[in-house]
Amino acid sequence: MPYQVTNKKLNEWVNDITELCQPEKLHWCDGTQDEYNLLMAQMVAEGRAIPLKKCPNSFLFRSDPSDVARVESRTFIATKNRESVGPTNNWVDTDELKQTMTALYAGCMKGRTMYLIPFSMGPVGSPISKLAVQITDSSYVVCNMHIMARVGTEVVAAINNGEDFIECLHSVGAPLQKGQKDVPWPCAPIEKKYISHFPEENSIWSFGSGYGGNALLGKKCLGLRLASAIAKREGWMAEHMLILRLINPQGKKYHVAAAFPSACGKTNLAMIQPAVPGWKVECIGDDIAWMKVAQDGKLHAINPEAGFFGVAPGTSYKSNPVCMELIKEGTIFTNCALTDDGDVWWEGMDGEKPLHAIDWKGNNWNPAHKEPAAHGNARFTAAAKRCPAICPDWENPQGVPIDIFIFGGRRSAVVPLVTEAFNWDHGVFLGATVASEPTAAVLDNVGIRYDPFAILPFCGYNMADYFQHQFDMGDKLKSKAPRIFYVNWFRKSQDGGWLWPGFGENIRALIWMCERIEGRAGAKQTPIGYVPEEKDLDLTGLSITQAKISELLSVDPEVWKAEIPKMEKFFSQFGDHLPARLRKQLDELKSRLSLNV
Ligand code: GTP
Ligand code: SPV
Ligand code: MN
Repeated sequence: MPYQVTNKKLNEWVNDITELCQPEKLHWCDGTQDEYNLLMAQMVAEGRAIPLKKCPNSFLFRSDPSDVARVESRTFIATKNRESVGPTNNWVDTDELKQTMTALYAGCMKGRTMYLIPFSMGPVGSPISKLAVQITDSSYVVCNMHIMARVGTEVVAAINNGEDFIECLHSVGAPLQKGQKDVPWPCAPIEKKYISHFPEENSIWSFGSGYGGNALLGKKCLGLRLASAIAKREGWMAEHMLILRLINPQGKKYHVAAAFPSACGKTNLAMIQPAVPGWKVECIGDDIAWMKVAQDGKLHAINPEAGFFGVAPGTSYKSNPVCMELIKEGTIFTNCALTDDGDVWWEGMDGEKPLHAIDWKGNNWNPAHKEPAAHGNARFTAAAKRCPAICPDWENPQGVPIDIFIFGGRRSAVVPLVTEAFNWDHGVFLGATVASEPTAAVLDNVGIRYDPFAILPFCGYNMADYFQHQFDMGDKLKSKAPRIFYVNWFRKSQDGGWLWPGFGENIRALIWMCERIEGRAGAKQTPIGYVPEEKDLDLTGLSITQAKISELLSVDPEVWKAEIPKMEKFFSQFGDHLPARLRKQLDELKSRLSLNV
C-alpha cells in the first residue's frame, strides 16, 4: 500500500466490497506516472493494449463489439419514490436494485485485481470540488481515470482528514474461474449491465460495462447525475457544458458555457481556433461545468474533470487542429482503426484513406469496405493540461465568471444558426426545448429527441424540478445572469450538404453574442427570439453564398408552428409538475406565431 488509510468509512467500505466481490488482489492507486506505465505495460503484455509506433506513449484498445457506448436503457436512478426521478429516468426502488445488484456483485471480481482510485473532481481544495473513491476491476479504467480525474495521495490525505467522499463501485462483471483465459475486453451481456445511481445516499454502482461514461464514474455518473441532484439541493448548477474563454481584439475576456447533446460539438467548440483574426479562444473544459454563485454575484464555473474523453471520428487538422496536436502523444485511443505503420485512423481524418488498416473489431479493412474502420463512438482520452489551447485559469479554484450560456442541438432543418433569448425565462424555454438528431454516442437513441439543456440522460432527478431550478437560478442571479443564446451548426440544404462550414467559423456566432452584450450588434426580432440579419454578422473572409446565409438565418413561422405539438407532447409527460413559468413561455411562443393559446 503506497499510503496509510485511516478513514474509518473508507476502510469499512473497502472491507465490505472485498468480501462481496472476492477479488484475488487489492491495489490502492497512487496516481503516479510509474503506476500508469506499469498497468499499461501489463495490458500490452496481456494483449489488451496496442502501443502505437507513430504516437509516443499512446495505446489503442478495442472494446467488445457489444460494449461501445452508454446504454440509457440500462441506466437507473434509485430512490424511495418514483416521482423524485420523474418520467424521463429509469426508476427502481433502492432496496430492490441493491438486492439485484448485490447478487451480481457476489464473487464478480474472482481472479481479478480490485483497484481503489481516490480522486477529486475539480482542483483539490476548491470550494466547488468533490472527493470520491472508485473501486474497479479494470486496469483500463484505472489508466483512463488517471487522465480524466485528479488521482492520488493528496485526495487520500484529505479523506483521512475527515473530508467526505463519494463511493463509486464498478465491475466489468466478468469473474475468472481458475485456469480460465481472459478476453481482451471483459464485460457482461446487456441484460446484466446496470449503471445505477443512489442520489439519496450519494453513491454509484456500475456493473457489466467497461466503456466511457458507464465505467469512468467521475464523468456522467458523479459529474452530472449525482452532482445535479446535489446542486439542486444546495443551490448551484452541474451542467453538461463546455467552458471557454473568449478574448476580443481589445483584450476583453468573455466566459462561455455551452450545452450541446452528446456528439454535437462541445469538444470542438471548446478547442476552436477562431477563423476571424484578432479573436482568441482558450479552453477550460469540454463536457461538464460545475457552477456556483460567487461573492461578486456572478456564476463561477470550474471544469471538474482533468482530461478529455473525446469523439475521434471527424477530428482532423482541418476541423480541430488544437485537438490533433493534443492527441499526438500520451493518449489512450479506443475503437479507432490501426494503420500498417502503427498509427490510429478514423473517418474524417485529413488526407487519403489508408489503403489497408485493421478496423475497430480487429479485422482487415480497406476503403472498399462498406463498414467504417473506426466505430462512430471511437474516443480518445487525453490530459487537459497538455492541450495547446488550455486556459491559464483552467484550474483556478474560484472558477471563471460566466457571461454567456449557449444551448444547441443537431437539427438539419427548422432551427437558425444563432438566436438570442429575449430574457432569462425565455432562455430557460430555449434550453428546455433543445432537440437533436441521433448520434453514435449512445446505443439506444432513435429519431429526433428532446434533450433539454443536453442533460436529459444525465439529470439525477425529476426534469420538471430541474426546469424550476433553472428559473430559481435566474431569480438568484438577476442582472448578473449569463445572457442566453441558441445555436445550430448542423442545418442542411436541399441537396443534403451543411449550410454552415462550422468549426473555426463558429467564432462568427460567438462574436455576434459578445457584440450583443456590448450593445453593438443588431438583430431582428422573430417569434423564436432575436436572430441576426446578414449585416449583423462579421462574415469577412468567409466565402459563402448569399442564398446559404439567408437560409441559415431564416425563421419560417409555418415550420415552427409544426414544432409546437411536439413540444406540447414532450412537456405533457411532466403533468402538473411542469413549472407554470415554462408553460407560460410556450403560450407566449404560440401567440407570437399567431396560434391560439
Ligand atoms: P460528447 O463527448 O459525446 O459529449 O460530444 P461533443 O458534444 O463533445 O461533440 P464533439 O465536439 O466531439 O463533436 C461530435 C461530432 O460532431 C464530431 O464528429 C465533429 O467533427 C462534429 N462537429 C463538431 N462541431 C461541428 C461543426 O461545427 N459542424 C459540423 N458539421 N460538425 C461538427
Ligand atoms: C457523452 O455521451 O456525452 C460523452 C461520452 O461525453 S461518455 O463519457 O461516454 O458519457
Ligand atoms: Mn458529453
